[in-house]
Amino acid sequence: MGSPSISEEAIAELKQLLAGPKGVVCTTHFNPDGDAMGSTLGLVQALRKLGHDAHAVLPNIPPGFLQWMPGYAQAVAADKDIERAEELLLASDVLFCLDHNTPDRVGPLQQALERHPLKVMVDHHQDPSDMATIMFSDTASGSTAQLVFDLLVALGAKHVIDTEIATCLYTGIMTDSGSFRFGSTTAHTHRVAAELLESGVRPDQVYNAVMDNSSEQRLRLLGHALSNRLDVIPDLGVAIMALSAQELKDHGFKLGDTEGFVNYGLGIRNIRLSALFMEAGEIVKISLRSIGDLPVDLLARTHFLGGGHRNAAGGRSEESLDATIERFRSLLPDFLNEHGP
Ligand SMILES: [Mn+2]
Repeated sequence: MGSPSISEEAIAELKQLLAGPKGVVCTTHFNPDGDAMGSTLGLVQALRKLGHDAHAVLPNIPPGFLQWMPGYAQAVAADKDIERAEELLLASDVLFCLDHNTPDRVGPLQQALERHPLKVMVDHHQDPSDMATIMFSDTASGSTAQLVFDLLVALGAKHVIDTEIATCLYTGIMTDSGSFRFGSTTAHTHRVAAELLESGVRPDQVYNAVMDNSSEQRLRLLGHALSNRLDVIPDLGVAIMALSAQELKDHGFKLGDTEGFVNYGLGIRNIRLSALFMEAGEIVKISLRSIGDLPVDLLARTHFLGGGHRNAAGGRSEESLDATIERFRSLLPDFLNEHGP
């Protein structure tokens, strides 16, 4: 059960590269999500079982709802220990770049990553840069964790997938597929998930650990956002949610607390585009979700210094919260005319 997207040539190169024991670092994008963590921790543990000296180096500490993941305790986070993170990264023979495809996604690790001579990209985002020597880039794959599974199969290393590795990969697949409901979910996704269950994954425990892990304050922040800060534009089929720095502070905001908020807008009948704007330091962070063919990645890339996938993208703005939302609203009619049904 391979993936059609994995090139024979790249696999042959990787096989040769990993033929003897290597020092390996796996890294991922800033503010790692479930897929970033799952693909990174899963691959590190698999490479260790294959005899390599593998380490996970994260740009920063993930939100609390991902810290239970197998292998996280051994990961090094650059925001906590930049020297150790850079040292590990630069001392490695091979650097795997997971769930990102440009060097500017790794925050404080960017310089070290750019200096590393031998990078392997494993990713599913649009428009990969040429930063890596060996590329596994598949925009059709619902998650990087699913690609890591395919990669292990292609390497003839499926047998190393134990319960811990399977749990990491399953977490990535589950989170990036919105619990197996996004359009990127395929028969192959379910086949991979089935294999991971056979390796001992407990889906109830993973779901519970990731999804039912809100603080009381997070749930109240969601309540506030839905009651007071959700603007629905029925004529356009758009829902806009906005949160100021003060509102976040008032609700004891912690990193990751607004994860998933943007999806609620799509829960309203006939809404096909949902946006979340939130103040974060000097910038406004923007999350976009859509249904069907509406390419929110294009909107993010063209107007908000971002990118992502067709139905899930993000960006940022250096204007004020209100000015950003105003500009977003002014773009909507043309965007929806051009791309909407
Ligand atoms: Mn991903």
